[in-house]
Amino acid sequence: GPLEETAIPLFFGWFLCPSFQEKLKSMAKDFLKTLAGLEAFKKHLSDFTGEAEKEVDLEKFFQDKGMLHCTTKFCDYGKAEGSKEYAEQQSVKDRYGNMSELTLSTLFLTPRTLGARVSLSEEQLQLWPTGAEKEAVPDANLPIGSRAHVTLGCAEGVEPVQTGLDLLELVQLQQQGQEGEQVEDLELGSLTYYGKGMWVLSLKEPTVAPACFSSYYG
Ligand code: 2AM
Repeated sequence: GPLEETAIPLFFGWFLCPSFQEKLKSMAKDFLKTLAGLEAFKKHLSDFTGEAEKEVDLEKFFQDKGMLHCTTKFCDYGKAEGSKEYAEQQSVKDRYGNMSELTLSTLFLTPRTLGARVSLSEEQLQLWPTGAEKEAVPDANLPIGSRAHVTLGCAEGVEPVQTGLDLLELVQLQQQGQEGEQVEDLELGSLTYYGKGMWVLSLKEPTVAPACFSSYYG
């Protein structure tokens, strides 16, 4: 009967510790504040507003999407392809509830999303679902785990799934050898503009985020 079946969650992922969530949120806030004050950013403001002279409050532009986490497998309660297999995978069962340290390497934003890129360790990659990158960008050969991120905010009407897609667009540009326009060295790291409102801050010192591997039912 249904009660003997394992319930498959909305998604699996690493959930950042509450105290670290606050730290990362304030780091992102500081970054947006700095960015908004830069002439280089103001020059490209129309990427965000659609109009040249309009002002934008970046902190309001990106809406909070709740508990900060790095999704591994989006299961949609079992409706997503491969979710049952993932939930039953030995590594998933073994590591469920375990703490892990996520390495955040960059902060990025586009006119749709604000996120932090996560560089997964070999061990963490064992929990990364096969095909996560191929599913998003079928024609490219993107490194396994390159979609890993924490969504920090989305523009109005944008779903968080977009953050990983925006990240993969950036990864593709970098893979194609596009270096972007090195804009400025900030206290947190170096800032690069990739066009079309895509900004990347490479953190001088990668930030280590304590997180728990678990799942969300909603
Ligand atoms: P996110 O990982 O970029 O934040 C619930 O919607 C969570 O699952 C969100 O964290 C969301 O995006 C992620 N998500 C939603 N749809 C997804 C999909 N099709 N593929 C991967 N992740 C998805």
